[in-house]
Formats: sequence, structure tokens, C-alpha cells
Amino acid sequence: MGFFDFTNALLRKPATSVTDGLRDGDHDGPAYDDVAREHAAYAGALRELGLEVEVLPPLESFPDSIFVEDPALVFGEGAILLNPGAPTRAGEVAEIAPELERRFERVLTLAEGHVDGGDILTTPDEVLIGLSARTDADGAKALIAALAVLGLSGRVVTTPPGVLHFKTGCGLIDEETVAVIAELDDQEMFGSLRRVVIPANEAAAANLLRVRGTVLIGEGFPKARELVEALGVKTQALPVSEIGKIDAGLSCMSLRWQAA
Ligand code: CIR
Repeated sequence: MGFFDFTNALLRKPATSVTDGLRDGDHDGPAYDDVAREHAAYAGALRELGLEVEVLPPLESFPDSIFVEDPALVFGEGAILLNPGAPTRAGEVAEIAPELERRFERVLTLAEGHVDGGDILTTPDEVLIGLSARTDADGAKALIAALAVLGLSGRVVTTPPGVLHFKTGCGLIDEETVAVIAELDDQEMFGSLRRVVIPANEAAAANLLRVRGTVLIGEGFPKARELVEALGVKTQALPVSEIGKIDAGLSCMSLRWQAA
């Protein structure tokens, strides 16, 4: 099976408290109905692409729990429970743990530190871990140790200042190409991956998500779509303007894996 040929996705329905999700800046939060609509469109797109999509019940005590990517990292080989850096999100780990234990033979934990899944980019060769305001050096070290147990290798990189998560600014287009914002246009960081730079006025499109043969990309970013399609990759635009109000994009609303 190919690198992007996911078979399963785990999502969590937004709670009505999502309107109080963490956000940078002094602007209004999203409207619940609009978040629910964007979430449903996302789940529908994954189903149409052929994935078995399971949606966990909402958690009112955790406004950001719709973003299941942050408390855990999953692979065909097993799952790793992370430890999100925002105190209001720490409890999401205990909520997702039993769900992963039901679905994965091996579920590892971090020995120390903090890591948000949004700071992790899994490439065909290695797992990149972006240090950020949410992911610290102790967490990165513990994650590298957990990855090694699964036979995977991790490497530490840096999320640019002012960018919430590493993957806020990048996403894989295909096995050899990564979309990046200008601040991440760095050959050393991405090794042999070719970089496609997303223009600054469409920076939010960099958090794109390749699923099977399609790149899912935020709606309203024509130039970014054109850059992806120029590589011969099909795109599908999805609405993300409401979840964008709480600093989220496409990768963060699911955990995806290839069943063995
Ligand atoms: C947070 O600040 O944690 C949420 N409001 C947004 C999390 C987005 N997660 C992600 O990009 N992986």
C-alpha cells in the first residue's frame, strides 16, 4: 500500500464548548453550527475517499477536543499517547487513551515533556518533531524514544516563532514534496523533500492533508491549489474558515492510519 493509502480515521464530534476553544488574538470565536458543518464536510470527504471514519462523542469539558491530532500520534505499527502543551488540553489524553487501546495492539506513552501532534510531520523516511510553544525538548526526546520502539526514527526541527504548530506551516503533497510557508523554506529541515512555497497571502493553505490520491486543502486558496495541481495531484477544497478562528486547519481534525 502507498504511503497515503489510509484505511481508517478517528474523529471527535465538536462540543458546543468549541466556541471557547483556545485562540491567538482578540477576535470572536467560531459559531458552533458552522464548526459542526465544517466538521461534517470533513468527515464526509474522508468517507468519500474510502476511509472507515469513526466519530467519537463530544467532550464538553474540553473545547479543543475536536482536534484529535494533538493528544496522540498513530501509525500502522501502533499508537503513541502525547502530552499537549496547553494546560486546558492535557486531560484529552486520558479521554482518547481507551479508544486507541481498543484499536491498536501497542499503545505507548511519553516518558516526559510535552508534545502536540500538530507539531509532528510524518514523512516516508522519518518523523519530524517541531519544537514550539507547545512541544518542548524533553517531549521531543521522549517521543524519539517511543518512535524507536515502533522501529521509526524521529528528528527535531523548529517551528517558526509566531506559528502555533509545525504543521500549521507545512503538509505533504506527495512522497517527495512538502508544501511550506516561506518561514519553513529550509532545505536542511526537510532533507531530501522538495519544497513548494505557499504565498504569504494564502499561508493558511499550507496545512493541507494528502489522503490517498487527493490533497484536501482549505477553501479560498486558488494559488495554493494551482501549485499542488501543477504536480499532477488532485485537490479538493474544504471549508475551514470557522475552525480557523481557533487556529486550526485540516490535519488536526483526524487521526489517520493504515490497518495492517
Ligand atoms: C489549540 O490552540 O490547541 C486549538 N485551538 C487549535 C489546535 C489545532 N491543532 C492542530 O493544528 N494540530
